[in-house]
Amino acid sequence: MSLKQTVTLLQARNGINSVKQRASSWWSGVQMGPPDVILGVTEAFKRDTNPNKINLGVGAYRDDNGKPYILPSVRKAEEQMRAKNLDKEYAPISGLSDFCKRSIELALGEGADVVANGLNATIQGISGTGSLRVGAAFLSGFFPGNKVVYIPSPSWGNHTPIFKHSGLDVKTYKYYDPKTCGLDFAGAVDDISKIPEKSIVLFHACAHNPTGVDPTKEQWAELSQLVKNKNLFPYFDMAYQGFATGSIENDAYAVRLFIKEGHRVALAQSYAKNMGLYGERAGAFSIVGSSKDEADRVMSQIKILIRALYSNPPINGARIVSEILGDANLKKQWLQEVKGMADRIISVRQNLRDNLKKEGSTRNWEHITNQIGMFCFTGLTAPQVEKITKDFSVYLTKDGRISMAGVTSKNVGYLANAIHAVTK
Ligand code: PGU
Repeated sequence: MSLKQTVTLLQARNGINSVKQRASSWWSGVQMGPPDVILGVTEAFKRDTNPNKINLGVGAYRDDNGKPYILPSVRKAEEQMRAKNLDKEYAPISGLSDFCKRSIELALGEGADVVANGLNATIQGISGTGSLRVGAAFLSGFFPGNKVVYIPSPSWGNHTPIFKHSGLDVKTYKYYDPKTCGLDFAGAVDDISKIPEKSIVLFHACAHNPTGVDPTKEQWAELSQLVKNKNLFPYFDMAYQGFATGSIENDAYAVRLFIKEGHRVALAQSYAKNMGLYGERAGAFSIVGSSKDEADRVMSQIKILIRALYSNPPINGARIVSEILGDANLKKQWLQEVKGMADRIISVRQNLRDNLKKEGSTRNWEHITNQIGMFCFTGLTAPQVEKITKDFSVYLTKDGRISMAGVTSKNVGYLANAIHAVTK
């Protein structure tokens, strides 16, 4: 008897020949889920064989050759880390403490009172998503008011699932006006004024995703007052600090203003975009409390949640961040590189507008340059998105959002031609 026959015989005797049948009986009730609205676009892009294809789906920075960009400051930090021959021990449950301190200081400014007085409970999270999720878990368990998060409409596609998955209810407030492709500030104020007291309200700290539309400084001041009057709890998602204007300070304006005005906030940070550490999953979550004692108690509960979720975070990305932020020269270099990325996006916006004009488009494309950050909310309708993908292999999310980072001086002409073709 051959080996194969023997194995088959033994399997049959032990009833293992019906593996397929049995497995299917466990999961036969599982329905096929839809592809992810953002990451699914990349999957479709990869399957396309058109050499002119463009991926404007995911918000990941590309250089002007359309290639992923590893920041030279990150490379340098990695070299410095190699020379230190670091171990691979577990991080503490709350992550690397130096990383946490530098992260909250990056957000609030060096020497911020909150940090000096120990009012912040800051943990290292798994990039922006994981940080938001830990924050949501904490709010779900301990928020003393309505366990409802009000998010802008529209918002990043993962906000609703993140909060719902944590057991919080999700509702929306008006944010975007399709008629102007700009902020519906009156609508936002109106809706936020109607939110029941002691609810949670989520703000994008800068470079709102997907619209690229941010409140002005005056509007932030009004929102801060409104949130205070209504006794709402502000949760900031800051995934693009530095990416909107090229300045870390400018982009943290809203968060710092709220803190200055006495708000006790929650804050999620990500280094995916501003350090290009996408796959390293480096981020942070903070609660700013009223006293050090309160912050310590909050921290103890967040640690208990993390322990059950993933025990402790990955070390490599956080070490890179610490290395950069802890080295004055490297930090200076990094700040220039962030600005370089922001500037390229700003210039490519103008370039796209110019090219649309050159194509003969008579539509008003002002919003392309008015909007800010990684994305442009083009105003393309769902059928237009479908057509541009089918006819031109230009990939974007169904809501008409394009990642400006995927536009280069080489593909901008092709893109303008395609956009004009589906919108004329
Ligand atoms: N918050 C906002 C507003 C975001 O846009 C993103 C990323 C995150 C949080 C989370 O980023 P992390 O990578 O977990 O740090 N949004 C991008 C990236 C793709 C995605 O959806 O995760 C996007 O294209 O919208």
